[in-house]
Amino acid sequence: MNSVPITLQVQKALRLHIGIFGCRNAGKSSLINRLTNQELSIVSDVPGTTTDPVEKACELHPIGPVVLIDTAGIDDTGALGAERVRKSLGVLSWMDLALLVIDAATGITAADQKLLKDIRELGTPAVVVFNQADRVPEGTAERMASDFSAAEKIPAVACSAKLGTGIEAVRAAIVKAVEAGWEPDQLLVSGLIPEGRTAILVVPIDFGAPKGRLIPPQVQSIRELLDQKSRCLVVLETQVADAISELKVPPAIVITDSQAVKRVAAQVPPEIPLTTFSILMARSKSDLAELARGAAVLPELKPGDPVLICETCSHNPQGEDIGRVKIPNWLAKNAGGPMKITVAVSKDFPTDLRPYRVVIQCGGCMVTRRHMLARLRECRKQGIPMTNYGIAISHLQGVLERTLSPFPEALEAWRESKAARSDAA
Ligand SMILES: Nc1nc2c(ncn2[C@@H]2O[C@H](COP(=O)(O)OP(=O)(O)OP(=O)(O)O)[C@@H](O)[C@H]2O)c(=O)[nH]1
Ligand code: SF4
Ligand SMILES: [Mg+2]
Repeated sequence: MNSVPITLQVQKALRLHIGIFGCRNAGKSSLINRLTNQELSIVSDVPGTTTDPVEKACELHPIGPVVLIDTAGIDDTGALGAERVRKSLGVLSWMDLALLVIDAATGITAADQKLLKDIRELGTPAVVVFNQADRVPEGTAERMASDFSAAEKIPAVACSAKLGTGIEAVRAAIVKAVEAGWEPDQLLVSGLIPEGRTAILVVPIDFGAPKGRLIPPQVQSIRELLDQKSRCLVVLETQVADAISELKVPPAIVITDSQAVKRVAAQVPPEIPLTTFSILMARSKSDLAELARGAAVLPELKPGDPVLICETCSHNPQGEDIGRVKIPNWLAKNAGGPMKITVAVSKDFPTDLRPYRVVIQCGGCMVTRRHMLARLRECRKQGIPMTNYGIAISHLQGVLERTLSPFPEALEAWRESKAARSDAA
């Protein structure tokens, strides 16, 4: 977890992400501009105008704040074109909703069919838009849309992004698809402590802490605890023992920054549940049990083993950066020598994971749950274990059983996976 302060960017992670896909010149960028009533995207009759995924945070009436992602045409050709297509398809894997824009005058292409297949496989809610209705005889695009939706069971509408006709139907279809299929991020602390009890949150104010601010999981935890009428006591790592002893009723849980977990664990009596913000993030953004299962490979790592460390947002690495310095150092200490570390910083997940023994993923506070689940799915597909920063740090500090204990399913997954690996060895 890096110390990126809570900003509009963070709220962006909690917004609905809508990807606009389709062939070159289908009118994807024109549709974005119509939907938002702004000139957000460059429109031109030169095929391939949009070359990279471009995110625009905006208000989409009546849904509210969303992020629209304009993408490059899925029918692009040549080596560069193929790379653009790969990027567009990569974006699809973590979208909350996909809009497939089809030029009604051209009809459905092989590239559209391939995208529809991917949409089905991923289970992404989708709306198909037959655009450029003004370029075909009246009623044709509408008929194409209703035939398509009857045959494919995917909502479809017709419009002309150029003239602005049918845009309300596109909007209504988006709203309907969102209502039916959006999977929002899970809450961080929900279900962890009963109403009215106290949670102690441990927030080290060290070199890595942002000036004058708290980081997103800390802010979110405070807000959720207050929402559920629980109390929270926010303390420094040096104040944990005193805070516990001053409470009349012991805290229902202690939640600490991962990097202080060993020092905090030493101050918290074993009967008081303890976990970390990063583990809560793993639960909220991904599948905690599967990430715990993935961690079972960590005790087997040997010096020189290839390890992929993934971060989903760029930030200015600081001296003691967690992904570049601390985790590699702890891994080296545990294994008796340094690993071969690769750090990938991008929303775009590396395609070939097979060279690595394990993927250690950041908390993903800047991206959606769907995004993190897409990464986990890709690791599963390629047979590479994935874990996350919080789980890895707890393991490397020797306290993972303790920090997973509030989550019995994840604890069981970690134990089972470790046992299965040692049986197989
Ligand atoms: N007649 C008509 N032209 C349209 C319509 N929508 C878009 N266009 C035109 O089609 C061309 C391509 O539009 P864009 O919005 O740039 O298409 P795009 O899908 O973003 O294209 P790439 O970024 O190149 O993949 C432009 O000249 C638009 O003015 C429409 O509904 N009717
Ligand atoms: S998205 Fe990942 S790298 Fe970026 S601040 Fe959140 S945890 Fe750190
Ligand atoms: Mg475009």
